[in-house]
Amino acid sequence: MPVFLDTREDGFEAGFRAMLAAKREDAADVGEAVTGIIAEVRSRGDAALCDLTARFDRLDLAPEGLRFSTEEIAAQVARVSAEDRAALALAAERIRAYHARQMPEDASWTDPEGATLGWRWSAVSAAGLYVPGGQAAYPSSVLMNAVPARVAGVERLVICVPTPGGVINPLVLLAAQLSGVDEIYRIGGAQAIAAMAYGTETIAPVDKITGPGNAYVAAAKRQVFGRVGIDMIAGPSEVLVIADGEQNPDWLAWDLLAQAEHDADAQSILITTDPAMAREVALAVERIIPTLDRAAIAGASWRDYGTIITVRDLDEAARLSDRIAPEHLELCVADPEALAAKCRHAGAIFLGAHTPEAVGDYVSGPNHVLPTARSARFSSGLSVMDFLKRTTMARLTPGALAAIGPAAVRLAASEGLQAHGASVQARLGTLNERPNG
Ligand code: HSO
Ligand code: ZN
Repeated sequence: MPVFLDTREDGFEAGFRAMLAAKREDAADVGEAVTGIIAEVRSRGDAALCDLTARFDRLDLAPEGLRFSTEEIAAQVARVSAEDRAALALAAERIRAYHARQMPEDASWTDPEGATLGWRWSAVSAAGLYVPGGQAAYPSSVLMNAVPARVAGVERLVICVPTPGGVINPLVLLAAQLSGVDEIYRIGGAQAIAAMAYGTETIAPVDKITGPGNAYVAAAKRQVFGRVGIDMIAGPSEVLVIADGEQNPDWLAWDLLAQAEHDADAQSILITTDPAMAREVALAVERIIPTLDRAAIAGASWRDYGTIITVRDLDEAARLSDRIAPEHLELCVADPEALAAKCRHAGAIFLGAHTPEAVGDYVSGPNHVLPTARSARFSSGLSVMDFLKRTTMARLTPGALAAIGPAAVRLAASEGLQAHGASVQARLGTLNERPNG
């Protein structure tokens, strides 16, 4: 049974807090196993990758076979239907256009003292994208990771994807091709993360690793962080739908289930101002679940984490939304802009009844790699910024140094750093003067 809450009832606050505190992910502690795998890849390189791929993916490869050849990619991609290709190409283009607008500007100005200051953005040289295998191999996620990297100007883009038993989803390869990926390797798990972070004979190391993965992949990303940059470690997906009484309950039910079918640990929440809407959506969800291909997953998610909250008004809905800080926030109300203005903490907001969250998973343009587990309070979805870094710039004229240098000398003396002060004083021609003397 999902949880039903009503802000007008006693006990609401306790119920709401319990929902917020519920731990949905029981990540297996695989840290030690992962440390071993990383050490093995570091010491034995390709040989370790081949051994581990035989063990975990039942696939015997020679080092030459680790990388997909151009011919193999072309043969797989040729199997994709024209319709699927067109849909994926539309998605790629819309995601590209959206992310192109995120490119930040460099800045440079001269202040009144004569210091020319600013910053400059530049892309990381090489990025590695992890793509999970099997059921979770989402071509859309390949686009969401690879396209922003390309837009940012990353020169070398690498994908690692496990191919258990040698099986690959051709759409994953097409998505890689459409987004301009340079190298694709058939390796997965912690060994893939280790290979991208440290390099082997055939795989040159990258500077940043992004992409979702299982507990082993997440642990490996944590362990190689520092050697390379990583994106966020995403938890199970969530959606919060806020609806007034004028919505189609079936549409809302589908939206809740679109999230629930991802994962038994996913969470779907409805907040509505209309008690009748709450009841109708609940009935529609129960009616639809048995008809889904993934009924077991969606049913478990809805049973364990599904929540329906009835509120007095939309202001109250907005306040609760900010406490939840959802990954996805759908505003199915008459004036979604007005409500969006009151909601601060959300990874992505979908405005109005004709913007189901699923369009954001694929084709609207914004990224679908978003902060989960309330981390939207302090972080954002994947963007071109994740593949860029900022270098600060400063150039002083002699006059500028004369104006601000003495303060530096003073601060250097207070920190007991003599050469620091002298490097400034030498230029000011006051090397023998003591700041206090
Ligand atoms: N909703 C997921 C992304 C996704 N959905 C991929 C379908 N494919 C997390 O934002
Ligand atoms: Zn989705």
